[in-house]
Amino acid sequence: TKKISSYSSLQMSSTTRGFKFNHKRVSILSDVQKIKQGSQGVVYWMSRDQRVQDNWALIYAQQLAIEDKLPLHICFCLVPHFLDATFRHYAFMLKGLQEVAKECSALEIQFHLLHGSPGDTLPGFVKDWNLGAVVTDFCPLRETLQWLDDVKKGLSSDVPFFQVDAHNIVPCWVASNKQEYGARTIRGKITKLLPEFLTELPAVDQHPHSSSKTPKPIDWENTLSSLEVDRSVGEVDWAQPGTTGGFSMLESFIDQRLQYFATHRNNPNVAALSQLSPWIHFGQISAQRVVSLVQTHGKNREAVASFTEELVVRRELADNFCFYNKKYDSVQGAYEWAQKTLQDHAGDCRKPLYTCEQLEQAQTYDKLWNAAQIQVVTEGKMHGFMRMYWAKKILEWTASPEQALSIAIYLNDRYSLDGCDPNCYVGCMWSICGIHDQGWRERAVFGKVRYMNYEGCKRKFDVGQFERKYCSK
Ligand code: FO1
Repeated sequence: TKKISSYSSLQMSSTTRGFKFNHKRVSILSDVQKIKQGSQGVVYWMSRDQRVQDNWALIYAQQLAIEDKLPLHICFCLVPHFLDATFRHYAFMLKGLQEVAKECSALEIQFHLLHGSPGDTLPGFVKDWNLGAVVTDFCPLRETLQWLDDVKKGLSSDVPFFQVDAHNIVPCWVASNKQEYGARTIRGKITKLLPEFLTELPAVDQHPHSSSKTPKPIDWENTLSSLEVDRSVGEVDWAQPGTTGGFSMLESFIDQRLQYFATHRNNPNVAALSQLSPWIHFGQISAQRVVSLVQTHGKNREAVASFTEELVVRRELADNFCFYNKKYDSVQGAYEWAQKTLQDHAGDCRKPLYTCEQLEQAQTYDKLWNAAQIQVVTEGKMHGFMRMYWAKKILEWTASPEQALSIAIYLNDRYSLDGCDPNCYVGCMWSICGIHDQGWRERAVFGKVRYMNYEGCKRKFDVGQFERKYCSK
């Protein structure tokens, strides 16, 4: 990571002190805006963006704290269960948080790990530590929006509560105020706003006001071993958790794989993808930093452009969909044409039909599909092209689109390190319900939803090579 880390420290030459923060990144969730008088600190309630540097929410919290000469705290609420996440995800997350805590201690920022739901733990913590403002990050999923509501209800009315979109380059509410039809309709809006938002990220540096009280020490080993989540899905060895691990994956992408991105990204036998989604999902690395480093160091113009399209336009489109469509993970969230066509074909014969267990155990007649399923179970990732094929086949092999969608989401959230993310819901909705896509020639089961088949894959890449890699395991 030498080259990249030295570059990032160069870029982070300015500090949050005196830095002009773009307030369009902030949404005010409380009636009050001024830090509570006589309080003893500002807290960033970290949730989606689990990193210290390159984090607009922490940058904002540090600025608030410095203005009032107050100590700065970060707090993370560890919930006992989250959707279908397993030990694989929790271990990745906690190891990343351990790195966050270490960085905090070098910067005079107090890091706290609270056990329990944010609504139950955060307001009491804010009261006990007499904190004068709460800053949090942004996530459009209904579970996390519920946390936000619960915290809002629990906070005292004189404590301001701010939300900063630290995940998207263009804040979700600025990019568009409505559900966009597709990449075509959001691309221009985002591109136009990039000069305003793809800006320098100032460094969060040593906090000048230290706290007289210190946080409760964290026993990370014990936290990991006492998790109540499903342990049958274990850790994977290719992905080193945490920001440092994310940066080394980024470096190898820029040096070795980016050059093939434009031409080979749909070939699962070629190492052409960034593989950064686990780190981006948990916010261990910032998409904005990734884009700016890829744009600065990437040598192949076409590859840089197509990667930027994926990482910026497509990813931010996923947040747009989940934020403005409350039914983002249900067939009822699809366009009318898609719902109608799927309904028209609800009675079509599906053969074979597989159960969720058969799919989970990769027991289909289709070796290519099985290979993709084995890849996600054993490696916690599935190649981007295979994700589309995989989800479309589930539509073909299950009793209804509703069932297909729920199985695809379940398997994704359970096995893929980047599960439980707007990107995954949108990926499954694209494949099964045609969102952000158009209608195609009508056929059985799929209706007008785009169809993919084995023959098509055979024309694109050596399917046998991919099958042998995973099916022999
Ligand atoms: N966010 C939290 O604030 N606390 C958690 O304990 C937590 C667990 C968790 C487990 C798996 C996973 O994929 C995500 C998890 N998140 C947690 C949420 C995450 O930070 C994101 O906000 C959402 O998953 C959306 O990307």
